[in-house]
Amino acid sequence: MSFTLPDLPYAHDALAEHGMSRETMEYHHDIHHKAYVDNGNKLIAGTEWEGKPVEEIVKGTYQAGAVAQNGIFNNASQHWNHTQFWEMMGPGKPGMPGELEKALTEAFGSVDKFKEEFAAAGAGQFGSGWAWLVKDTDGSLKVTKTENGVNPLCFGQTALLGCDVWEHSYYIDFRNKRPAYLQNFLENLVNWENVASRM
Ligand code: MN3
Repeated sequence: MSFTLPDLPYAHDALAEHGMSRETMEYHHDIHHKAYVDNGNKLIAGTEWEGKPVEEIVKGTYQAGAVAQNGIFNNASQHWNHTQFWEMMGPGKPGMPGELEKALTEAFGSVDKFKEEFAAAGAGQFGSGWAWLVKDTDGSLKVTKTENGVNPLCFGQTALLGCDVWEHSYYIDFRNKRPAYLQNFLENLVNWENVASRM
């Protein structure tokens, strides 16, 4: 088995009325995500990683402090990250299930405080990376941020929500305004039912 580009779980223009345009999706899914898939497949061909599940490749090739030189890790992790990212969003502004609202309130004080912390993590990530809501190894919910393609799998955590803060994710629709992109993501784009299903 090698990497395969998954179809978007909705039409390319399904999120356009909520701030993520068809043009962004065409570049982000059809070009950027596809490049991670294609480059990853080239790099794992003939190695011990060929045919392994992407999660196993991500965990097995992560080396703290050496991410920039690690082509297999970078492409495998970004393939996994984007596959989750498409599923974590949805059209129609799905409501937040009660169990998730309760868990976020217990962990962060309120849903609004969780959103503030998540948006601050994304805005505060210097350069490319991701903001995450994770379930940590002790079962607690935490907000984290990671550089480049690093993701919660690297630390044994479960990813409940992730937001891509690479410029290619927001520059067409929000130009340099990453905080506005994050705000819109949290208010209009997150599929909270998908987030709850990951708990
Ligand atoms: Mn991206």
